Amino acid sequence: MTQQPLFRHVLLTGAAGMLGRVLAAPLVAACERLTLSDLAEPLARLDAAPSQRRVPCELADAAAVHALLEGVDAVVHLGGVAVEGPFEPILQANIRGLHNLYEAARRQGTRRIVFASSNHVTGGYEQGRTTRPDDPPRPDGNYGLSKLFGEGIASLYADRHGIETVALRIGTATADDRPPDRRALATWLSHADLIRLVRAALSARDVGFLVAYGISDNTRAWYDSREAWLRLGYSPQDNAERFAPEVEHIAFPAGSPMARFQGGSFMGIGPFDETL
Ligand code: 15L
Repeated sequence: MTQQPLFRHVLLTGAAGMLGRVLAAPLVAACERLTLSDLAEPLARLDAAPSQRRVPCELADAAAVHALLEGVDAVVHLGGVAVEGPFEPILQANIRGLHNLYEAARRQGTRRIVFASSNHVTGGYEQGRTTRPDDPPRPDGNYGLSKLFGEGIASLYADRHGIETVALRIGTATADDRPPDRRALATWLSHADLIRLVRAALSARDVGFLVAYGISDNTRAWYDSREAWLRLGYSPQDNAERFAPEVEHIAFPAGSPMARFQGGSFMGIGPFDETL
C-alpha cells in the first residue's frame, strides 16, 4: 500500500478541536498544502505554524463552506458537534453542515473526504457483541443519528458524483492519549494510530465509499473492522490493555444502559424535550 500523498491541497476542519490538534502537524507531511478551519474564536487561539493557512468557517453557512473548498482536493472533516446533546445545534453543524460540505465538494471538484464518523452510529448494540461496519446502524442519540446522516450523504455522493469518502467510526481518543475508563479498553484509539488511520484513509486508492471503525489494536475490541482496515492499509500498533490496571474499575453501574450498550455514557444523556 502506497503512502505517497494522492492529494495536493488538504483541508482540515475542526482543526482547533482535540483530534484536529493531533492531526494538523502530521497532515502537513501528507500533502503539499494544508488549510486549517474551525469556528473563528478557537481557530484564532490555535497555535499553528504560520505556513498553515487558517480559514474560519461556520459549517451551517453554505456560502462560506463553498468558498472554503475552493481548490481543495481532499478534506479531513472533523468539524461539528462532537458530543451528544440537543438536536438543534447538531442539526446545524452536523446535518446541514455535512450537506453544505458535500454540495461544496461536488461544485468545487473535491475528490475525497475523510469523515470523522463515530462509534455512536452503532452505540445501541450491547457491549461485548462483535459489531462490523456492515451491520445495521443502531444510533444511540442525536449525535449518532447525525453521523449516520453523514455516512448516508457520503454514500450518495460517491454513487452519484464520484466523491470518495472514508467514514471513520472513531472510538475513544482523548487529549491525554489514555483510555479514560473500562469501556475505552475496547474503544480506545491512540494518537499514533489516529494519525496512521487518517494517513491511510487519505492515501489508499479507489476507496469509493468505505466505513471503518477507528480504534487501536485493543485486546477487548468489540468492533471487527479488519476487512476495511486491509483495504486502507491501516495496521494499528497500540493496545489499550496496558492501561487496564489503572482504569478497569472506572465503570458505570452494572446493568445500567451506559454499562450495557456500546454507546456507553451517551446512553445516559437526554432526552431533551426540545419540541415541547
Ligand atoms: C465520540 O464520537 C465523541 O466525539 C467523543 O466525545 C467520545 O465520547 C467518543 O465518541 C466515545 O464514544 O468514547
